[in-house]
Order: sequence, then structure tokens, then C-alpha cells
Amino acid sequence: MSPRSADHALPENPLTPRDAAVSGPAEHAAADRLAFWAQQAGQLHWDTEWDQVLDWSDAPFARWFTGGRLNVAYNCVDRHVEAGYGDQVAFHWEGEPGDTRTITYAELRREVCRTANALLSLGLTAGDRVAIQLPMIPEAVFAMLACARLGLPHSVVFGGFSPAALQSRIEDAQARLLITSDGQYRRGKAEPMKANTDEATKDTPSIEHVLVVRRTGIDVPWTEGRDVWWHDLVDAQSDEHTPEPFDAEHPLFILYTSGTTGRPKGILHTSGGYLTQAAYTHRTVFGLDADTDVYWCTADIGWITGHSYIVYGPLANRTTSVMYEGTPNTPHEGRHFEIIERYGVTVYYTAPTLIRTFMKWGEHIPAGHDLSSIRVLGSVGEPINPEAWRWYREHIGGGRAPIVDTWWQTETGAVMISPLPDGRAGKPGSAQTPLPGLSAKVVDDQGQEVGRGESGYLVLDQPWPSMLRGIWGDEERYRETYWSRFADHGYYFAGDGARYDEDGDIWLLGRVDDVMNVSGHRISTAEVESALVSHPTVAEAAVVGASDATTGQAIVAFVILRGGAAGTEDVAAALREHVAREIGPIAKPRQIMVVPELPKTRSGKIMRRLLRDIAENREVGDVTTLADASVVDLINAGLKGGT
Ligand code: 6R9
Repeated sequence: MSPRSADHALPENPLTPRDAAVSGPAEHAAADRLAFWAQQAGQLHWDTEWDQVLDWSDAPFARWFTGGRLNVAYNCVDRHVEAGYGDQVAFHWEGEPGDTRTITYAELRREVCRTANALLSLGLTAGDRVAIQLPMIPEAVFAMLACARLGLPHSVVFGGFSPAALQSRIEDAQARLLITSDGQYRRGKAEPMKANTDEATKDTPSIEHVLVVRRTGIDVPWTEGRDVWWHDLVDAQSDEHTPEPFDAEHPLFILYTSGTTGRPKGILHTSGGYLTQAAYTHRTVFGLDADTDVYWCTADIGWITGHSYIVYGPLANRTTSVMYEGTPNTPHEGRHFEIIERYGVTVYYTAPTLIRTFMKWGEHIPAGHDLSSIRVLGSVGEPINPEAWRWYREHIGGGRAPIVDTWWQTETGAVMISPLPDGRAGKPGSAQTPLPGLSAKVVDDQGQEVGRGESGYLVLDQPWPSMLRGIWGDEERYRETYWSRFADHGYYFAGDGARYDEDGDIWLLGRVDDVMNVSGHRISTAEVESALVSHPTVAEAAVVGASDATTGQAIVAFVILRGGAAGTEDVAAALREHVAREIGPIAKPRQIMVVPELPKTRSGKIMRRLLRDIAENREVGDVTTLADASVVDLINAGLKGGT
């Protein structure tokens, strides 16, 4: 069978991606949203057809495609091989030191089967949780898909997170297995990973085994009986494994994200609805052609973007992807452009913080490479400022590639608001409109939709297939966090401010809660504050996100030292290191200001707005609700004193 001639597993959809981009099926979608989603779900392979598209009777707990059964890994891998695409490349993988690996769909199937057999040999059964902390290596994808194949919900923890962060995630999910590696390459150096995960698992009795990939060859601590090398266990397994179907609502993964309190939330995603929307949005937003596109999403698999747009969406759509292990400036600042040129990347999906970094490095760097293969550019993670948008279009997109500015969240599972890669993709800084099948509104405090030219809160007023199904182990927190703010209307509160422009297009304005967005990573102020006060020298701490030209926001911490001690460079450096150890280097404050007092309202709430003004060197605003208005002077005087 010629790979292009027939694809039995992918029935022809009347709304092919390119049609969707031009014929505006939004009206059709709104008229019969559920029929629209049934049609999208029909592009997947179901072992048992669903009875009902959406059961919203227990809102806000949704059940999509009830009664339907499918295997997510089969949909991402096996069915493409069975349809004759075994020789198509799934991943062009490139390691940081320059080693490469080409993985076809047939090879991916063999690797996933071997890994699944290995997990079975460790005694895992459907429903058991598996924690994964790995660098961006192919084994990370094999591990996720093997879990999906066996119905083992995975919890991927970003490689830059500290042992303490990993430990709390393992405990919360009660994971039985941890999959990790000996080390990871960071900026040309092999850094330890297993040593850190050992620290995390010192006191996690739920972990029975640690499966270790050899990536760097560095020495590792070893616990006999618990630790197993990947190459010993996985490589010895059969490369055949028959997948069994799971319920559409079977948990697929838990992914922890920062909320407004110090404790990260385990966002739960399930199988059928998640895969349907991840695949639909991926092919629609990028106008994907599985036969010709070479797609590269630069996220890390430790974030939701890596889950939905490196693993599940692209593989469900039989995409050929690039996957890169390392940092963008190793060994030189043209690394990404070199990779785009080498593989002929047609779709490049990245974050504004990296675009601003490229701007800093200079346009002569992309200019030194042939980037003419690029057809569509994507942006995600934070609002893209118009200057970065224009630079991206001009210097990476050759002045012609449309930019899709995709708004979504860990909780939404997949893209919700984005232009399509057609003529509309041309409004620098606006994510524009919800995709066909999806709905969003900008509302005021009372939940009333605001008019054109007005700002308010972004809400999602209709359930969507890839919506979170809850917070792991905490039903009440789920209701409280997302559904209580506009309970009368039954709206999901996203936590973002937004505005309609005169055309009715949506502009995202950033978080309206105490969540910071640093280089597209969500970090809560409370999380950093609790890390700071866990240091013996700190009496009190307040943290704000101040605007930063490169990272979007940067973390600025105000601390009061015990005994009113004055700050020194050493103290600030020690505290920054302490936060990096407690949470991870991404949470390191850019600046630590030692102050004698913190401004508080009469009810004792820290006035972050004032601190933000100070951090951004603005004239401080209204201080009338301050318990003691003189603390601002005190702070300013203290800061001028050189801390
Ligand atoms: C996918 C992802 C979600 C938060 C979200 C918002 C911000 C993401 C954005 C954007 C403006 C965009 N955000 N994409 N803001 N325009 N295109 O980033 O998930 O890590 O959970 O962050 O990121 O504030 O609420 P997550």
C-alpha cells in the first residue's frame, strides 16, 4: 500500500484542516457543538463507539464520549503503522552534544511496546501512577506512550525542578514507579539527575522501583533491588504488545501547575476528549499536512505544551516532528536556526521569551541560515508583545509566515483561542477568537459580557473536550479555584484578564491572580514566599512579578530578615540559591530587596500592587488602605540605603 494512497484509520473529515481555515465553520460549530466534536472524535480509532458525546449532568465534572473505549497509544502509534506509514519519520531527534536519532513510526511502535512490557514486568497495572523526570530524550516519549498504552496515568515533572518539588509530586500522586536518567546535558555539561531524584525518593514509600536511562554516562548512586537500568530491562523485552482499550474517561495524566497558594495543583486529564481536542487543535491551528510538514515545538515535555504538542496531538495526527534536547545557545546562538535549516522545518512553535532572547542576540544570527521552509509560526505561554511579534514574522518568518498566537492553559489541555493560519493571522499581540467548536467570553465582575473596546476577565462559557477533569485528590479545590468566581453563570474562570478590541477580537492581558509568568512558566508568589521563609534568616517575605524585557515577568522578592538584620550581597545570593534548591532554578528571584517592613492593608494583606510599583521603579500609587502609610517611605529609604 502506498503511504499516500489510503489511510483507513483516518476517515476523511469534511472539515479538513485547510478547509477549516478558509470556510469558517464557526457558525456550524456553534449551531451544533456536540455534533462538531463527535465528528472530530471520529478521526480517532475507537474500539467501542461512545453513547453520549457529553455528560454535563454532574457539572463542573465533565464526561466526554461516555461509554466509548480507545487506546491512546494505539491511536498515536500503531494505527499509523497498520495504515502503511511505518517508514514515516515520527521524530528527528537531536541531542545537545550533536548526536542524532531518527525514529520512524515502526520503530516508535517497537520502542513503546518494549517499554510497556518492561512496565508490566515491574508489576504495574492500569490505574497505577508513574512519575517521570527525564531530559528531552526519546525515552521520555516512549515512557509517556507506554504509560498511556497500559492505562498508567503519568506525572511528568520538569527536569529543572528540585528534589523537594519532585518529592511532593510523587507523594501527592502516590506514584509506584519513577523513570529518570543518570544525568542531563545543560549548556554543554553533563549535570546529575539521578542524584537529585534519589534525594527526592529518600522518603517516598510509594516508589517501588526507579527505572534509569543512561544518557550522559556519569556516575550514579544506586539502590540495589529498587533501581533498574533502562538498557537492562527495556532492551531485553519483546517488541510486541497488544494494546487494550480503556474507557474514554480513564485518567491519562496528572500534570502539576502553580496555583494561587503555595501547593501545586495536580491537573487531571483523561483520554478520549483530551486526545480529540489535542489532535483537532494541532491540525487546525497549524493547518497541518501530515505528508509534507516537518513540525517543531520547542517546549519541554515537563510542561503541558510538551504533552499536547510534542507527544499526543502531533502523534495522533501522524506528524513528522523535530525534538531537541538542549538549550538554544549551545554550542552557539544559531542552534535553532541550524536545526530548522537541517530538517526543513515548516512549522515552528515557541514562546515569546525565546523570541525576545533571539532579538537580543541579533537578527544577523537567523539571517545566516536558510529559513525559507517555514510556513507557519506559533507562539504560546504569555501574551506576545507586538515588537516581538513583528520581529518573529520578519526575521524567522521571512515577512510572510502567519503567526498563530495560541492561548490556552494546563487546565484547558489544548488550544482554545487562536487565529487560524490564514489571512486573519495578522494582528500582533492578539489571540483573536476561540477556535471552531470552542467558546470564550470577556466578562465584568458580575459575569456580564463587556462591550467592544472594554476589558474584563476571560471565562470559558461552554465545556470543552480536553478540559481538566479535576485536581488530583481535591474536588473542593477544583470547584473553588475555577468555578466559584462566576458560579451563577456556570463559567470557568481562567485567571486571565482580557479585552475585546473594536473588531471583537480578544487580547489577553496577563494573570489577574497571584500567579507570575516567568519565561512562560507559571510560578505562584506564595510558592516562592514559602520557599523564602523556610530559610532560617528570613522572618517574612513578599514576592511580586515585575515586568522584564526578556522573561515577560521577573520575580522580585521583598524580605524582612530575622532580628531586623540589614541585607548584604551575600544574603541575597544565599536566598536566591535557597529558592533554586527548594523549587528549581526557574523560580530564582531576579532581585531580593531586604526591607524593614512590608506594606499591608488593614486586614493584613500584603499590598503587592505597591511592591510591584517599587520593583518597576514606578511612582507608588494609592496608599490610603495601608495600615501604616509610612512603610512605603521606610521601604524606599531602606532600599536607597543600598540593600
Ligand atoms: C499553555 C500554557 C497558562 C497561562 C495562561 C496565560 C498565559 C498562555 C498565552 C498566554 C497570553 C497567550 N498564556 N498562552 N497569555 N497569550 N497566547 O502556557 O499553559 O503553563 O498552564 O500557562 O499562560 O496567563 O493562563 P500554562
